[in-house]
Amino acid sequence: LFSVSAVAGKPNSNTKPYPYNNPVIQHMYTADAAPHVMPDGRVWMATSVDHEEGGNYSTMHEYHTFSSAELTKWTDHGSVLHLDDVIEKENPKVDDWALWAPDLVYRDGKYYLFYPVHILHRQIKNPPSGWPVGKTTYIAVAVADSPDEKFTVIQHKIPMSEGMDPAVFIDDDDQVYMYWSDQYVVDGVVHGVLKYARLKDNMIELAEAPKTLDVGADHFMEAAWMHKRKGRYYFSYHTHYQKPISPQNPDDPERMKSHLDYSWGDSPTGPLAYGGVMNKEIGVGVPTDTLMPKGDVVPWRLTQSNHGGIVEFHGQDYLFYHSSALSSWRQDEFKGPGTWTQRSVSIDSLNYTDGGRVIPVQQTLESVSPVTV
Ligand code: FUB
Repeated sequence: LFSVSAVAGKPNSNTKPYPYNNPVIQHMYTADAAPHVMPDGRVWMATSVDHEEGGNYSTMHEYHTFSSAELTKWTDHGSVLHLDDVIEKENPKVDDWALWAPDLVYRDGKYYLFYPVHILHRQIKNPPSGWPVGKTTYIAVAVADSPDEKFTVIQHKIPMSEGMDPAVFIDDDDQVYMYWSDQYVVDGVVHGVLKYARLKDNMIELAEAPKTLDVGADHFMEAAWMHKRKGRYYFSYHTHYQKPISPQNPDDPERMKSHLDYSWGDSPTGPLAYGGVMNKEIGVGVPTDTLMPKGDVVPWRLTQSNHGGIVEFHGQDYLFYHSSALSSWRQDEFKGPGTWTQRSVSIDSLNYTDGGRVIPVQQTLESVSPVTV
């Protein structure tokens, strides 16, 4: 995530009922969905929570879980972890603490919530080159017997887990991997590095020193997610292209662009080859991608940062992502982009070519058909 300013929530002035099925959660703002089929046969997702009014990325303070038997009707199981449950606030007056994109996995009778703790160091005014964006992020773990209960922190910081957006992938051989993003800034440009490590059976420690994984392209940013289909490993992520600001052209629309991409390979530890775009319709408010021709801007599809999660449910893959559709509707009925920190989780089907390539997902307002079994 490349900016924590310029994101304050706009008031929601339109009180008309939202008339569509996507986003799937409409009574609150949600982001960063991590969907999994759990032992009860339902799809469960943990999400970050965005603010109803005001607030920004550095004041995201809790997670909710939701579940569904058929993907269109979702039950909100409430707040399962709050910042107050999480940290020893060492210096609350000068630092902003936030909870960013989580993952929720089931293992041996327990549910593990992996979450990144983000600390924005307000006292660092001009971070030196190489400093991690004036912030500290690391990954922690909370546990519960059921995904609708309050989680209890069992690991305040996984040693060697500097970074954010943990994605925990359990392979068919039962090996557990965690992927995450480590970020640093050079000359005002944020870079993401994909890290991964095997987890120990206790689920709260790395079993090895973190390694770097190359996605075969130079624009990995965050939002790690691994899924497997027909023996192939698909690693998806939020991309980010950013050039330093040019004094001659400070508003260069090509300066920043971003979307969800994927890379793929035959092993969860790589090598990975760049696969292509998974969901193209995000950006920083400008139509910069050749896949999204100029003029073809659909404001409600834009967010500052997308974040995907993929689940197979009864033989079909689904992409969970977030957009600003709900906040765009509530502000001005889709006439402009919604608020970057009032995001909402949507779901669309994820399909493949005969050769196994991902067909880029078009965001819709209609959601998917209910899954009937
Ligand atoms: O929601 C906070 C941050 O924004 C997440 O950690 C990133 O993936 C982006 O979605």
